[in-house]
Amino acid sequence: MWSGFPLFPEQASTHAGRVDALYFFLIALTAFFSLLIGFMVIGFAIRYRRRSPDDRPPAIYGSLALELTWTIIPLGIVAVIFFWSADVYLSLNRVPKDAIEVHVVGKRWMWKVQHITGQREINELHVPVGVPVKLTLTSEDVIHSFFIPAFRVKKDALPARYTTAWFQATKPGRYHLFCAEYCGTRHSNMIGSIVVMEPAAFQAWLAGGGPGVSLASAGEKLFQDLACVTCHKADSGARGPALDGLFGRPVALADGGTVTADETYIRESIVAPSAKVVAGYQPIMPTFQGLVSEEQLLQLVAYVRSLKAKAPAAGAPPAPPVAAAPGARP
Ligand code: HEC
Ligand SMILES: [Cu+2]
Repeated sequence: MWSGFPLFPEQASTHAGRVDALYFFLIALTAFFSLLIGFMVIGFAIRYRRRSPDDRPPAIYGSLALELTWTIIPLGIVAVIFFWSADVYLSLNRVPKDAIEVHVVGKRWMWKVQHITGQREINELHVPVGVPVKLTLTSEDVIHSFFIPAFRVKKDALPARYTTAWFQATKPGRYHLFCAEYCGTRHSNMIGSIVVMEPAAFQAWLAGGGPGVSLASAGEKLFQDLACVTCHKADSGARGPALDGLFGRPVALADGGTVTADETYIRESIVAPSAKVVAGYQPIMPTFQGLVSEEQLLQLVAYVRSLKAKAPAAGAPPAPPVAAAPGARP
């Protein structure tokens, strides 16, 4: 209904309609009560004005009916706002399982994008229409924010941490991309575009970049080049834990705690290995802070994610790390 109205960006994702409906509801509610209160202030001021100096109103000793009304009606209204916005919030944050993955690194003052298949772009992101796309965001320096108004998607990109967002574009076209977190002198130039293509055109675009090296194979090469492999070979003599099947499983730590091996944990294990030391191992892993860029870290993380468990009994509970070595049979 508002699509032609220049104040509102185009609706081009599955989120857009839901976010807007909530937004318009809040605007309408606020306008209704502002007008109601405004007219009552004026109306009562006129109706109950003092007409003579000895005009005294009768004393009031409270009204249960009135108090119940002004408690129950607002409670109902805020409950509607709460459940409605919680529902929208969850749908914005629950990434569908079949989403294709895109990795984004913010850097003063540009957006660097890597597709899982290895294609890279700067200040542009090509995606297919009608397919959920998951973004994994991080920053090489300060806080940035990845904002696509037409999709109603905005997510901060934080240094040393991964955040995620997702969207499903509904129409082909080119849409604005902004940085929505003031990040320095050229913040306002930190702009780009999202190019939404028909799936076939998107496949052609992907292929057009030549036979790209996938993110995970780029990570595998780094794993060799940086000599990670010398400590992380999956045999009993290895000085570091085998990384097969690590992603997504709980890891017992030397300090007695447990952590789930997600992207952030794997990244931290590489740049700050002593922050969380795996139980049963010495903290001998050197830090790779400063030796690998955020993009390379994403490649290493993608590689570690791609290492599936080799253990014979799939789904078996994680064995204690020291005893895990016999699992390395071919
Ligand atoms: C000098 C040997 C050594 C090198 C080189 C090394 N690591 Fe490690 N790594 C270890 C040890 C020992 C641990 C376990 C103790 C700890 O958590 O610090 C470990 C832990 C890890 C973990 C956490 C494993 C788990 O089970 O939770 C990851 C991920 C990891 N290393 C990745 C890498 C990557 C990627 C590289 C190369 C960039 C690398 N390592 C290079 C020795 C090494
Ligand atoms: Cu920025």
